[in-house]
Amino acid sequence: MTRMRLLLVGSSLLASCMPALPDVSPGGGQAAPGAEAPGGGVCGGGSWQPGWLEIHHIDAGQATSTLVVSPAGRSLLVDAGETTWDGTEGAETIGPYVRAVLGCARLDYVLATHFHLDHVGFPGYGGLWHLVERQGFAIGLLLHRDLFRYVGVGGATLAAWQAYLQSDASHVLHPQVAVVGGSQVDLGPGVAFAIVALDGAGVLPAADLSNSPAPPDENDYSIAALLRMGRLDYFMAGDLSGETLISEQGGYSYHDIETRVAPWVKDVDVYRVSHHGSSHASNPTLLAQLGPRVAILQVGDGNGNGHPAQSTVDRLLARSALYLTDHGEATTDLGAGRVAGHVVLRTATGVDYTVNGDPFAASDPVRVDGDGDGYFKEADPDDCAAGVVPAPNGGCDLDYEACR
Ligand SMILES: [Ca+2]
Ligand SMILES: [Ca+2]
Repeated sequence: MTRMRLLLVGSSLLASCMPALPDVSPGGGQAAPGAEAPGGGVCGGGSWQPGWLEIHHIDAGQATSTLVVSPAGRSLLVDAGETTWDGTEGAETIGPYVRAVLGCARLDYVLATHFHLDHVGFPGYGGLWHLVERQGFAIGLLLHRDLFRYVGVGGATLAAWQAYLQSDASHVLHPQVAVVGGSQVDLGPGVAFAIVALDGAGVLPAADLSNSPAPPDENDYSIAALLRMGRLDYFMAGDLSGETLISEQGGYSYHDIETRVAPWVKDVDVYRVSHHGSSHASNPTLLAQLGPRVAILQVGDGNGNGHPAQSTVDRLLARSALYLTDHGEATTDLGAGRVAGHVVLRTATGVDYTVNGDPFAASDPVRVDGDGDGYFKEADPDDCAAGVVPAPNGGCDLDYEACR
């Protein structure tokens, strides 16, 4: 099959590429306010102050990890990765950091956005495994994508996690397959947390595609989630892909999941930049839809992947204040972006918030969706025709997507 056929683009087929909209109303189906969190709630004695929402973007090199602590003291760690498969530097940075904030080694929730080394580490060596087995962390509930039913490239890290999660040894993690909606994570009063999409967001089939010539990258299957407190809307999506691209050499492909997810996300104040600022993520449609005031980018120096890409940094800077944990790719001009090490967002009200001490105000601006198709006019090529929606960036992949 030729690349040309794989990348066929046409407005007649684009609308049929749109999956049906799931119900992702923030907080819908949440546990009753005040219910005990799986990990036991507040530890006390750390730097976190009761009544404050804190989101810590931990500077652990290219190894991504973000700690959320709610006003009630409930904790959620999103990813805990490593730079190398047998390394422990990520976990040895993340673990002490989390202990210093919480005052204990107990996490109510862990969310693994997808099974790449730099987000979860390698079982038996580092990452999440190291936190539990070497540092004594207790985890109330581990939410992860369905890595048994949705398999793209595969790879050693994914295979190791499949084996680990099927073994008795993983029971200490209390793993559970994530589902769309807000039923699995209860961060206490005032904060809603909802999973928006996962496992390819309905674009990719439930299948093991690892033996095909150019299977979907693991990034395509990332979990995307929204957090809301007051007017503050925060979006994170792991390494979710925003471009359809078939590798010329074969072996992998990316798919534009971002454009399909955009109508479920709406307006946000803060965006945790997907895929370390890769050119394959944060596409123009998604950014036009989100309109983030602040973008926070977790990246490591010397990553060898060109992260962050100049094109992505430019798109982010056009609308957002940009904070990075590291500079990353040395040739990328970060402009007004700030290399800040750990990047910490704090708010007690859900209106006024700070990022590393810089003040911002959250808002719920009036956004126009004239044709009711879920895309705001800024992201919609024709906001008067519901049948005309943004084309997948790079086209629709006839091999794996329902493009008819
Ligand atoms: Ca808002
Ligand atoms: Ca629209």
